[in-house]
Amino acid sequence: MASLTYRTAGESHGPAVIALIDGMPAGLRIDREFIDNELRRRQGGYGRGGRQRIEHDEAKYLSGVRNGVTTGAPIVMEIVNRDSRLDDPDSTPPIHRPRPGHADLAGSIKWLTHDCRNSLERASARETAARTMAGALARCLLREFGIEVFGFVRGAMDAFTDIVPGASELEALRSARDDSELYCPDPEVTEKLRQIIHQAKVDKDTVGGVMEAHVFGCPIGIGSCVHWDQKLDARLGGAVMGIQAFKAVEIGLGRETATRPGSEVHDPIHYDPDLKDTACFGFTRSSNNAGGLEGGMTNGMPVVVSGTMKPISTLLKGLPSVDLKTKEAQTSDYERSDISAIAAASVVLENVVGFEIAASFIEKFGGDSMAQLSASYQSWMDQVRALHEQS
Ligand code: EPS
Repeated sequence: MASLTYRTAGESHGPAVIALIDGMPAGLRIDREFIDNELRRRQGGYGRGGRQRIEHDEAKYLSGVRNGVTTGAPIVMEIVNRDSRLDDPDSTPPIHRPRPGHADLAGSIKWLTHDCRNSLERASARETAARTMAGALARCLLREFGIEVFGFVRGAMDAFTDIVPGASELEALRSARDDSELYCPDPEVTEKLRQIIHQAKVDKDTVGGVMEAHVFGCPIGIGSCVHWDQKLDARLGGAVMGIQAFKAVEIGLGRETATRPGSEVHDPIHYDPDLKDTACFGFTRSSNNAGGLEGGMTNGMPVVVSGTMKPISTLLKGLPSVDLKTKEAQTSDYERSDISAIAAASVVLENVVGFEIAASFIEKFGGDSMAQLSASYQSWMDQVRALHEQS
């Protein structure tokens, strides 16, 4: 039994983007519609550029799946790029005036070239389509255990919603979010964000934002306090910071914990016998400042992860740069791009978070097949309940 891991491959304008997922137990029925819907959502949102009118992202399963069910072998998923033109020098010309904020300058020096094209193509957020499908696949497994992830846009610039998503209203929240062009379940904030992004378009500028993912139904004890790289918050932090253009990640109250005394940060523990058969085993909290994670492990409250995306670094009006060949001051190169991709980034965040939760879940319960994983999960849940019934 391997750990659940994934790798991606593919260039933005190459033939395809691919995800290779290893360690998925056999016997998981894949919800293709759910995965393709996540890919469709990732393509949407107000502020996207022309590329999304060309692409029609859909996952193809090249290995590890038979008749819609995983076999235990490595899974390769592919999305074909319609806008594939990497070998055509006229439509993918060399880039030698690096865009501040993009991988252009560092990539060109790292790979000893004056042409930023290669690093640009791989660094492009097109790759997040592969990460979204890998995460959505992992979420098919989580859903078998009643674990759901909800991602949305919290806000940008001076427009932020103060919505606190709760498990009981998940369906209504999803529907409000899906009605929003900015994937924000708050209609007023959606309208403000739309105006902010519209103005950026007029100004030939770009806009970033804050996205959040809430995970409901995780039993207490996923992750570990034993090693730094087994801590679930460390894994979530790394995965979220790995999303293109993300500059910050926070768990629960995050940075705000530094502005309050301990008595106003740590979440009081209560016991409610009516909840003893749920994922929290009856141990409830009156607040969730920890964002569902203590000591690197889930504590029965929703896991709350927030990520901040910087504004897209390709600006129509350009930015001060230098020609890599002549070293003269020049305006940075322009490539067709988005004004804002915060809606899409909320889908990426949701699925990236889902993948890490699934990986830690499999690490705890193990097994080569879904039957083994379920049996191990059930047996441990029964042992926890038995322990607290005795005492
Ligand atoms: C991106 C540039 C744009 C974005 C792209 C990310 O692509 P293009 O140059 O083809 O218009 O649309 O994102 C996607 C293609 C996607 O599917 O998310 C960049 O430079 O990062």
